[in-house]
Amino acid sequence: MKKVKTRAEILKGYEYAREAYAAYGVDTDKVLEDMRKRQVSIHCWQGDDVHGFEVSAMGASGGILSTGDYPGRARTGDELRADYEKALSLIPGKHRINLHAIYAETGGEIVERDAIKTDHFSKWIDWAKKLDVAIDFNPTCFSHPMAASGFTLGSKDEKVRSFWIDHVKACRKIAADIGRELGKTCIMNIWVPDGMKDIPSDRIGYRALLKKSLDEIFEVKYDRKYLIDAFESKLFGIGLESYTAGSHEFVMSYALKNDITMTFDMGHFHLTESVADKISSALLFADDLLLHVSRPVRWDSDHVVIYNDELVAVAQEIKRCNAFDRVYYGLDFFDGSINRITAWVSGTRAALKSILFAMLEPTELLVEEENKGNYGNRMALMEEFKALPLGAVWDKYCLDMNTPAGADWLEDVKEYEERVLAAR
Ligand code: RNT
Ligand code: ZN
Repeated sequence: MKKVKTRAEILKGYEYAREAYAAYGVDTDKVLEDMRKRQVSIHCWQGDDVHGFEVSAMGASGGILSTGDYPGRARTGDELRADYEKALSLIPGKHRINLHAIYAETGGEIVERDAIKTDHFSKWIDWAKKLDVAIDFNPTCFSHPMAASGFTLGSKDEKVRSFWIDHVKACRKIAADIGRELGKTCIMNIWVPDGMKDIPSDRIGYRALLKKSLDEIFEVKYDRKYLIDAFESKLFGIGLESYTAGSHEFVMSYALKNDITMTFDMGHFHLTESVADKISSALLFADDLLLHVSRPVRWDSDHVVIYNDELVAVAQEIKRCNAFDRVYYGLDFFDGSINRITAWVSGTRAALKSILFAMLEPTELLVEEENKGNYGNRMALMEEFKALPLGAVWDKYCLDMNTPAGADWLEDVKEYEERVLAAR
């Protein structure tokens, strides 16, 4: 494949785009300045199919599933970090790293999840310092014999429940330490698979226990400068079709009442439900919001995010609420059937592209027409904006950020695959 665009070509395209947007009152230079502030938390688990480094790693369970066995999966921290660095070099902008507890590095020693410590993440922390990036964190309440019953924090077995309480407490401590060490807030997202395959007779019982566990976990207070606690809801999981303790209503109520940040995963609702529509409601009652940017195909399949209507609608809502500083983007997809670096880079670039598209929207013009009752004009303008030269502004952003524009990056991935991944 030939080099798609030269610097001169990108600048020429950008000049044209600048005028096209200016005709609608949009200052593309200003938008590109703002784009520098937009961060996406890039999840480590796309790099190894949610495997992790535990001695007894069993692959994702708890109702989630990564399929495909494309060669070259990262097996160690060093391999995963090397792959990450390759991906980061092809993604424009400065972003965040998102780790799960199972990515602890214990030097071959078996350390139970309720006993993990900040030290087990020292390699990640040193690496993040070197790259000057923030780390986000997640307790891993699945893929473990203690989660085999389908319940963790909502378990009726006290031994199981307290094991997971201790794990999440250990994770909050690690996350706060990471935030302090890096001098950058760490967002820790809790998700538990707790649920049942068939109709339960005691829905409220498990939810009451989940609530009790969370209360105990959040008794320990940390400075929000270092740790932001988030909590993720879900509709159902594979093998857990009839009931999920941490449903949307449960999570939203708990989060609002306890000042915890709620997490909307784009695959965790009925497929005809719009996550975009939920954003304005949430923002009127909550200070902030975490998104798990994912792509459900027929179910919560965690396909790689593409630039589709729902992704754009989410970004547009954030733009229209003027809330890019209050809504955190965390990626959550895992596809093991394609080159994992391609998945990372393409998915992250799609998320960023949708953010850029939304930031370039002349929202005031739309609201003006709407307020006048000119709904036909509102629709027609929305349609016209779709054909504005987003690609030329995107290329300029890539150029400014020193990353390949267009599809040039595929060459880099190919070279890396042949040189590094093929040897694994
Ligand atoms: C599961 C949730 C959760 C996980 C990750 C690995 O359905 O979406 O966020 O995907 O924590
Ligand atoms: Zn998620």
